[in-house]
Amino acid sequence: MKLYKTTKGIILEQAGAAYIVDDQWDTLINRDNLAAYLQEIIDDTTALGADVQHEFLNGPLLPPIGAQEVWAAGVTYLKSRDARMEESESSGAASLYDKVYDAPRPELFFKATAQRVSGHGAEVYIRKDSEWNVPEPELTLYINSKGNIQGYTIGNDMSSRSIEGENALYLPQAKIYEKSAALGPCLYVSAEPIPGESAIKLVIKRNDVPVYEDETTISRIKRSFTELVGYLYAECDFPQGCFLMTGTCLVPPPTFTLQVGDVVVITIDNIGTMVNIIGINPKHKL
Ligand code: DO4
Ligand code: MG
Repeated sequence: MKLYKTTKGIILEQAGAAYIVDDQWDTLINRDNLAAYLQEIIDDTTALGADVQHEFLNGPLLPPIGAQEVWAAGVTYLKSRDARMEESESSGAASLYDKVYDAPRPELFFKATAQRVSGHGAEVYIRKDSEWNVPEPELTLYINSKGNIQGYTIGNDMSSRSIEGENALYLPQAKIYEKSAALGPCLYVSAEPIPGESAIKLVIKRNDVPVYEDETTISRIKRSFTELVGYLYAECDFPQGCFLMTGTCLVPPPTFTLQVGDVVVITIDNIGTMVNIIGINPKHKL
């Protein structure tokens, strides 16, 4: 089942039928056994009529986040390790990526609070002081305050490859800036883990024409989700739960960089499709 955060309230969708959920987003998603709780709502509630459902779900969708922090895991797929070793060769940092891919401790970094997160249909930014920019399509976990994975969403970990490649210590600047993250279109909630064979697909369009297109499956990840959550929650409390982007498995070729106006389309089986438009921060101050 899918939970949507809309400007008019929370909508729960299952098998084409939609239901209003009269609750606060953060309280709702922080429950344990969220899937069972949502199933009870479906069993006890009358579905919305087709017109009302259309009005809710075809209006603006907000990112499925409230007061949670967004964290990200890095170098969890071979593709990401190889691309980063290549981009950081001249800085001498290539071996960092090789080592972290094989190390017991994963790379985890803070990515965003809700203020910097865009939703489906909204703009994400590239930095004006970065000449090499890519989207990173990532399966994103929602983990509640007890450390239990309750749902999944699509994440875009927008990244500057030139800034990270210049010096690995610039990672926070390559990763954290206004509108550098997107989550959406919904929170997919299931009592069962999302199947490993779920496909993740990235299409980047320029003037309506695909300029990059590729797909793979989330099962190619090096680490288990529980392993990533274990490290993240080891010494941090998340009273409202937390979103964790699990790393990119699709990297456009080194000749590719995003341009303003490009459209980024990310699809993950079972969750849906998130579309974002590339923009630039009008308030850049350098
Ligand atoms: O090591 C830097 C970031 C890695 C990352 O964001 C990813 O692999 O998705
Ligand atoms: Mg990433």
